[in-house]
Amino acid sequence: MKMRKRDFLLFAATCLMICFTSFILSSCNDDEGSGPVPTITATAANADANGLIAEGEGNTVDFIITVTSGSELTSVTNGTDLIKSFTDGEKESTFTYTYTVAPGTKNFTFVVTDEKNRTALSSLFSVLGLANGPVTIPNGGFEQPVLADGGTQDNFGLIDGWDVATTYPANYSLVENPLAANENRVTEGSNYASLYLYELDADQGKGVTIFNTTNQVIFDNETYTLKYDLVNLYAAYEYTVSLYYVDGGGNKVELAKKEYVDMDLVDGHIDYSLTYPVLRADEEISVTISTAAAKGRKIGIQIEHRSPDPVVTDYSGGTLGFDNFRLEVQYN
Ligand SMILES: [Ca+2]
Repeated sequence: MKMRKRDFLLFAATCLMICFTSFILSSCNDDEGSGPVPTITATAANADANGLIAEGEGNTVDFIITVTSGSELTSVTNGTDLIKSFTDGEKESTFTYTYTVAPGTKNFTFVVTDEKNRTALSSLFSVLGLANGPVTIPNGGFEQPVLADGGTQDNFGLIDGWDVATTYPANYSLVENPLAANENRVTEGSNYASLYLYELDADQGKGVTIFNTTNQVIFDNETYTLKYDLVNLYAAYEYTVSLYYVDGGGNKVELAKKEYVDMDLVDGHIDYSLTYPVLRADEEISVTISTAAAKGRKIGIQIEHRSPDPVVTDYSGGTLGFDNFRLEVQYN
């Protein structure tokens, strides 16, 4: 049957449209298949094999990001955050993205996109931001146990957060809630710690030592500042407050200390004319950790009240009160 002219034209137009459509699809497919697809690599110092980075609040993490594509680059994003946009037709770029660390965990998976809306993803990084500020000292104000007015609790081995390292006969330590007449020896809450020494020849240079290991794990290049209130209740001679870390063998290793020697000594005699108690508020110890062995270890506080060695004329013992231990960390 002979095709009519009108039908022929319709047939020809249809063939032309099919061919044209095929040409467009073919062109698109050719474009997608011919050019290199996007690539992205990201690195960061201090990232471990799992991409974990622990840094202190306010510090920075520099990500080095390299991206390429066969087509012009459009942007690099992390979630909804725009990390970088490209406007000069670049097909490759290496740049640094700096993140200022905030407390908490922040995840990064960098995504590069090109003009054809093709994407590639970097590996995952998790930045653990360590917060500056107060560190909990368990029972740092000696408010446990709760005591009645005038009540006491001896044996620091039985007191929350604290333990006792050494005591000698006639020397002792206790937590006390003083009677109202003696409230000036408490600077926080209701209780304070009292460390009493009594002169015995055998106790020269010895005394009472109590300590408190916190749950704070020492990190890299950080500064700890300890504050406390001290009350010289009567004729105290020598004491040390120190910060330490606990090593792998369970031993306390000193990091820093504040020490008073001869604190009430005048011309070789204890000055009993002083009006006690004498308050020294906000005593302070600060240390920046530079000891590699301390990293990953727990930090603690130790108080030692010692008798004179050799014995001091007229020394017949002394009593120190402590309260309100406060510890802060600053990541450098
Ligand atoms: Ca207290």
